[in-house]
Amino acid sequence: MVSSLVRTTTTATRSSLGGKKAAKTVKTVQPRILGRLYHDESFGYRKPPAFAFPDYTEAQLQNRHANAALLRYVDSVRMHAHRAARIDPLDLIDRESEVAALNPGRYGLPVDDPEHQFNVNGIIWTHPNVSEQRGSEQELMTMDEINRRLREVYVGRIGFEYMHSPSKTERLWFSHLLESNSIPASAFQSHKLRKRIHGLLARSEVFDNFLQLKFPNLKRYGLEGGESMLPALDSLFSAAARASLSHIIVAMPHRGRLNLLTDPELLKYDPTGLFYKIRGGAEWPEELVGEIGVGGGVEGDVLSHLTSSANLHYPNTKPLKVSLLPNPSHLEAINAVALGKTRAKQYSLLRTSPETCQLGDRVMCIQLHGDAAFTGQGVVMETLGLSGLPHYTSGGTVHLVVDNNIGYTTPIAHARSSQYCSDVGKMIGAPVLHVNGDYPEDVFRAMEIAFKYRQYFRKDIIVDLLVYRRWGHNELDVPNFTSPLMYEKIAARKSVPRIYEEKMMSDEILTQEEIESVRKEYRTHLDSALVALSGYKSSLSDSNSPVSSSSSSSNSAAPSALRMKSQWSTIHWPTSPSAITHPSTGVDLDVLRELGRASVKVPEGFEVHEKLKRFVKGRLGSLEENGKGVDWATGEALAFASLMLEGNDIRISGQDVGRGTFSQRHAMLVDQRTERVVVPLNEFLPSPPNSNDERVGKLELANSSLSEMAVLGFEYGASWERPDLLSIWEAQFGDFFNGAQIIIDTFVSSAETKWLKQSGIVLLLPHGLDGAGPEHSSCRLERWLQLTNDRYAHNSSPNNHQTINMHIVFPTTPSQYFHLLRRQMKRNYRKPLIVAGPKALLRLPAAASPLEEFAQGKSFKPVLDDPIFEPQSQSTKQAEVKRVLLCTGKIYYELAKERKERGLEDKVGIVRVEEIAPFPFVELGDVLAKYSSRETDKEVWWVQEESRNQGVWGHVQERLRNVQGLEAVDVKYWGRKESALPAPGVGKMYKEQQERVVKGAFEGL
Ligand SMILES: Cc1ncc(C[n+]2csc(CCOP(=O)(O)OP(=O)(O)O)c2C)c(N)n1
Repeated sequence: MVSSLVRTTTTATRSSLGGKKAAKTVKTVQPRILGRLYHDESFGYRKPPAFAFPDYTEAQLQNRHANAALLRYVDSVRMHAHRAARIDPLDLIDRESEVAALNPGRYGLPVDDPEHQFNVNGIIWTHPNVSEQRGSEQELMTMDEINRRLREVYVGRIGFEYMHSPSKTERLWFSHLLESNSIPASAFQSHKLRKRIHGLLARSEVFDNFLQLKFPNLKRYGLEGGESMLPALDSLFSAAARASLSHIIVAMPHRGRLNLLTDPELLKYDPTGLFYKIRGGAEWPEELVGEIGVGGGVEGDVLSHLTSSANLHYPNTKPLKVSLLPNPSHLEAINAVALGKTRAKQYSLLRTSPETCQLGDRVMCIQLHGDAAFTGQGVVMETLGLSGLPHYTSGGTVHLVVDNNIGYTTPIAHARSSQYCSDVGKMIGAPVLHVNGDYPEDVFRAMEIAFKYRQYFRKDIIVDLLVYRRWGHNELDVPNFTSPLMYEKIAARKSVPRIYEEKMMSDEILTQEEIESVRKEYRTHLDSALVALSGYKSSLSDSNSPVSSSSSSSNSAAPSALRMKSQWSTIHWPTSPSAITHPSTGVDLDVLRELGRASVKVPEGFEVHEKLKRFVKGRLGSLEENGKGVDWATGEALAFASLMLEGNDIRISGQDVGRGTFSQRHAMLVDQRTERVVVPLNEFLPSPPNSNDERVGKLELANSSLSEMAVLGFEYGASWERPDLLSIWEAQFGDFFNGAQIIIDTFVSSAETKWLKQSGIVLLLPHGLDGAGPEHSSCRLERWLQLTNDRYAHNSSPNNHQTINMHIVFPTTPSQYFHLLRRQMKRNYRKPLIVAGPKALLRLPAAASPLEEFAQGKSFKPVLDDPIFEPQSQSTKQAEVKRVLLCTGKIYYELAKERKERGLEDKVGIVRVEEIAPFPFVELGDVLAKYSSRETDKEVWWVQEESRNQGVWGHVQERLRNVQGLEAVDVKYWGRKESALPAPGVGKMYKEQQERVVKGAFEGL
């Protein structure tokens, strides 16, 4: 019985698993098993209670039978009325002049008899209270009344699409909500609300006019024509605040971003800071900005990507924190990042109130989109696809498409093959509300309905806000070049704020003077903000970026004076002197043995697959004294477990990660009779000694959909939110990361430099040529290396570990991998870590690590010297070798084998560069000194299995010349020739090439 193999206690401390206190006794393992499906209860998230909508009563069903023609008609209206609804301000959507489905005469109904009464009970909802309607026998209406009611509901300024939902409950919920008038339009007509709406619209227009006047050459992507976006968001924010949400994460593109940012009732960005940025100033304190003309340090981003967080205060609610995330130019790329951050934030909040909090209770993601981007970008579909998955859902996103019927110069007829830009949402059955942006009160109402749906069902919903774009794509464009008729229409229109003001005056809510005073007041506010520009200095505010403790008052605040906020408060800025780059990562061996055993323990009666029993046995054996060495998966499990014991959560995300693509990980085990899942590390880790205030972390094995871009983006977003989470994304094979290239370029490799955002994300990218063909062979190290800002020469100040944008490593032993994972969390700052992961080494006996390599005092080594020259007593031999082969990755083992077969151990040394970026100038120089590599009769070769134009050679070639001792050495390249492919597809060819590389490295000796 597998479970009987583990019955132990451990000796460990919580704070440091290898520290002085390591001998303290901790509590006995407390199995918390199980009786649940792993996927059903994802990490403390309780699902919302299923919303039950009562079915029709017998009487209602009978009436539906009796009035089948009426039923068909009503359902047709529900289904097709959006095609007739007055949703399009410019009337540009290509639609039939008459929607035949809305004609009751076509359903055999007696339309000519005005007196005829129909029993509509069970067909149309007439009562806000469902049970009242269920209780009544008859609800009588004439055809006229029916038509009036249906038209009021469905053919107004909001078009509803919900009948495509596969859920009967949702369809019933929607039809009841609308037809019973549960959220009536009249609710959005209070004077107070209308004045608030007016303020938002008027300020937006004043702001756009102000920028146009003061900065006429600026591309500001103004909101003119789409001003209703602001009341739409205000509606959503206030509904969220009323529902006691505490945080909103907003993802949005360029259009109207500055309007939202600077509005004093919304995101409250200091307009002086904005003007400073427009004038070419930095959005960060000057001391952080890279050297001019040289680069490095913080280099910032453009105006239209600025960000802010603000606390909003709505009446009788707690403050609502709204955070607008930074955004790259690549449209829609932010979506999944925002979702990952939302879920991670909810998880953090939930930890403090698990009893009361359910998925999406506290945090909501809002995503804004342009119509062209929403339709065209594939990541939209990928991200929507995550919305309902157990490890990716975040409780429902409200999508707001600012739909101006044009993308740059592309009109809708060329932008999409679907009727609406929102049709992609139907893929997940999301309801869609199309609303006319000329009518801000309807917009307000639509958002309220959308939020209500999200709250009930915790699912995504789309609001398609139909507006127009008064100017070109930006204000310097001439839209008439390509859309003269559209722009003729637009030019003839009064602005949305002005139309609303006319209505406010005719309804006697505001006078002309009051209107002008609202506008004047804001203009004055902006004027004085512009005046304040002289003497202005940027400051910092975001939680994941540093905050200058001396505020923005002085240029002398060195990065060392920077601190982080909220959940990042224990994290330092990477270049500060307090940054710890080389923490101790080794762990007490007894603790490790216990953790290793826990990693394969299962509950009594749990039936593990027959083959996996060997896997379990092998792991347990490898942990024993004189075991055969620890394999890759065990090294990883030990890293996870030890980090968890220190309180860190771990999340590994990607396709089939629980088992592992190569059937190596098996971090989740499945009962062969019941399909019950157990994640042993979540169940059998020992409790930390002081369990009152400290917790053991959790391992979330997030088996994902078959997406790279959205899934990596999601994980990356989680890493922004939680520095205490080891957040890992694993590609099935290394080259599949290229589907996520946008996330890598615009977030992973550049966020710290653009936005001062740290991330400790780890990417695991299986790499290595093993005959698998052009794909499945390479994680394209050359591309990763090209994306780093790794220095060309050694420069001890500032330390390259602290200034590099991301680490690129290719560990060749499980212990190296173990120390890397632990280093990632034990450092007091965060950097992305890109791991070229092995395939061939996963089970290679030669690659196994003795357990001692994991012990206290051991750490990751950027360069591995040739083990055949250990122990030190043999170092004289080392100086005598004729040729030193430098390499990275698994070819080391092939070279070592060949050398042995040729009996050339005393002539050839093989040195592994395990950390490629930052390039280990010093460590490599130290190792090579042992080989007397500068002597003229020595040869130094760089050997790689990747083609010459690929792999690591391009990166190291120049850097090798800057290694002390190699300055005058002509390092020879040895490997494949240039190729268009990462590896040949013809099996024989692969073999011959590989043999040539391996054997050729020893020729001439
Ligand atoms: C991935 C990507 N492709 C192309 C662009 C260039 N681009 C910027 S805005 C834009 C048009 C966007 O249209 P839409 O989504 O309708 O938003 P709008 O500007 O109309 O508000 C284009 C093509 C981009 N930023 N990102």
